[in-house]
Amino acid sequence: MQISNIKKVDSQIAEQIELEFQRQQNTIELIASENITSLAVMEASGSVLTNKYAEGKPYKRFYNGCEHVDVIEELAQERAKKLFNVEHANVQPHSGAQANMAVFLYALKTGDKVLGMDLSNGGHLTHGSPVNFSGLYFDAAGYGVNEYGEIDYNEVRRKALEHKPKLIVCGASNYSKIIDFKKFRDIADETGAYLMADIAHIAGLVAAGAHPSPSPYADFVTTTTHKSLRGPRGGITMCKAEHAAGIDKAVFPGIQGGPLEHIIAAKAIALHEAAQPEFKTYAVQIIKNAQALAQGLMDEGMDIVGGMTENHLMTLDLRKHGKTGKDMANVLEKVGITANKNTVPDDPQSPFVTSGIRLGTPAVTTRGFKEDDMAEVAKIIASAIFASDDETGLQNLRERSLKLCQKHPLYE
Ligand code: DSN
Repeated sequence: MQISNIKKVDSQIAEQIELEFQRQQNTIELIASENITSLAVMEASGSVLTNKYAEGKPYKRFYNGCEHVDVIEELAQERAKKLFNVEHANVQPHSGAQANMAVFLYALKTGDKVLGMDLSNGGHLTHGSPVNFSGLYFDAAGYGVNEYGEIDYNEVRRKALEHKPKLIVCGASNYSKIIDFKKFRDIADETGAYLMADIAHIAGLVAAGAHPSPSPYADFVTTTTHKSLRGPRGGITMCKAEHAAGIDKAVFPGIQGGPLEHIIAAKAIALHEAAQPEFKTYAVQIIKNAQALAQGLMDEGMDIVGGMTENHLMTLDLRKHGKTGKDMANVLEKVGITANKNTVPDDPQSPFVTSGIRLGTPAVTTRGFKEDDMAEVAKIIASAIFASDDETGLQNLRERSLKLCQKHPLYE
């Protein structure tokens, strides 16, 4: 990792970057939304492109000197279109939240009705949460999951018929089953709604064909680029051609000013990487690893919401152990595993405490973890949770997790 110039200029920041590198190197990262980008993606993120203003679209800018960023942004657009099989892609959204906000701004008027997945059942803040723009400025209703941790499509249909939303949002931040985008399309058609699929979590799986694509069904497909897609932090809004001009206007000047061309270059590289055959192998391995982790945890007597996962993540349900997500995420940190507390369906605990822990495998799969490694990770997690007060036991588990990290360095 080259930070020699930072060291010369700002030793305080340099020290923290070095410490963060060590933390990542020596920790098993199971936060389902995180990943480890390639060095090529990182180089683009830190390149001279950060110096450039380029408001507008490629070849239609408000500033001069854009001839190179035009080529870069157009490449990113074309690669996104090809990879996700969509008619239009705007690669400028700075984040997934902004990718979604652009759709809301284009498709809705303030106060219009929206139907999305409840945050507490695995949805996202921007899908209608009352504390987010999507719930503050729009009339949002929510659907959840049933006792098996699955979306009940009959309930979605019933709510859509009752609420008559102008926009139905599908896609989740914590859902371990395959999403049936066709069923959502049928409900949207029956109720006269637009359909937006937010594939932020599963974008890498969709790109590799390891999860069905929403492209044939959704009017809008949004994503982040830094989760299973393994690119820089950012977003993309994709849509059918008929919405292209409106979405572009919603992104700029609607919600953003100058695009981050260094990040757009990094997105282009990540999209190129995701189109390679190795990426397909990677995406398939993410799922194999998640299933090995889930199986290992269930073999140890732990509950997983909805049982076996079908994608990259799962939620450990700690209720029968009488433990909370907050406490156990802290215990896992002690043994060198990073994960986040998460609510389980009908959680008796508050979102700040929770009864669950979300676990995902995109980052460890990038490091080269395989099924046997995940079986060991499952044993470490279960042992840590069962003996969370045994400091010596936790220290031994920390050594076991460190061995796995040393076996699979962050960057070879
Ligand atoms: N914060 C992200 C996640 O962890 O899933 C969603 O934006």
